[in-house]
Amino acid sequence: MPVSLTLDCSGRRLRLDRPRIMGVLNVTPDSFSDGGRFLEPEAAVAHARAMVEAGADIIDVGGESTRPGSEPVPFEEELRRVIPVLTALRAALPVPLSIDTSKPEVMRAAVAAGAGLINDVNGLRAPGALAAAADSAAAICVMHMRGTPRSMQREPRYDDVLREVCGFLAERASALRGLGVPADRIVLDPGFGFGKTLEHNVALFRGLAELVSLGYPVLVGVSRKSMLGAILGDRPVEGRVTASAVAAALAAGYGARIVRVHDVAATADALAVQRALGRTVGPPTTGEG
Ligand code: 9MG
Repeated sequence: MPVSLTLDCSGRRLRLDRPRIMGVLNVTPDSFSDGGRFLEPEAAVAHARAMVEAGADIIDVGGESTRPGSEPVPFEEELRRVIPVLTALRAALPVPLSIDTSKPEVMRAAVAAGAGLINDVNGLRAPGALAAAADSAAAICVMHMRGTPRSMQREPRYDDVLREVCGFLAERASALRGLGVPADRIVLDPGFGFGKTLEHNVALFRGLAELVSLGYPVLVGVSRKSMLGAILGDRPVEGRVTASAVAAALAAGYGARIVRVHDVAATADALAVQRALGRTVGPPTTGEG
């Protein structure tokens, strides 16, 4: 099935004719690599602005950590963290904003505050999440996760990780289509590190072309993650910038259309080199390019 070349983010069209960069903005006290740094709207806007100047095409705002072992926060607290930041970002920046949440209450309020993309690591499995996302006009990134952030890394097991992840995401996409969501509002994400061992992550990464062949744009998030630390011999998070940029370029070569990253400038360079020198696999594309 052809992949749409644009993503409809509440009426604003993001071109996907080349891989796009989603910059991470964690408004949390406890995220794994930047927790506590951008809690105030002024600090959040300054960081987001720097990411846009470095080449970010989307800013992903999250008010609840999803790192392994993290505890959920009540939706009221999540709203308190993200809504002032989204409101300030909307006034300050020209790029689409994304809300990283699994809660329908937060999805609705964030879209009303200007988010054009809903990024749900829980794959719209929470009661009411599928309807909240479908009823909005926002683009929706559906991610695969086994379990919850609290439990997901407790001995994850699959018979065939690529088949199971693709099957789950295909089913979620069909559920959205059944509720009237057009293909150009849907993005799929295999969820690297979410209930997966290094072996599972490697199998998924090398099999990205199969996920791309489902016909929806694919988002890849491996930035600074422990799978890269493990590949580099238990390298701590501060030493994973180069590996993150290389992995983003490799993902683009396998057909990913959006990469979610912390280190935007390094990623922009890596993607430029990939575009100039690399090959991209994937299905035919359609739509305005
Ligand atoms: C919030 N978040 C953390 N990691 C992520 C990933 O890999 N993909 C998406 N969509 N969101 C993520």
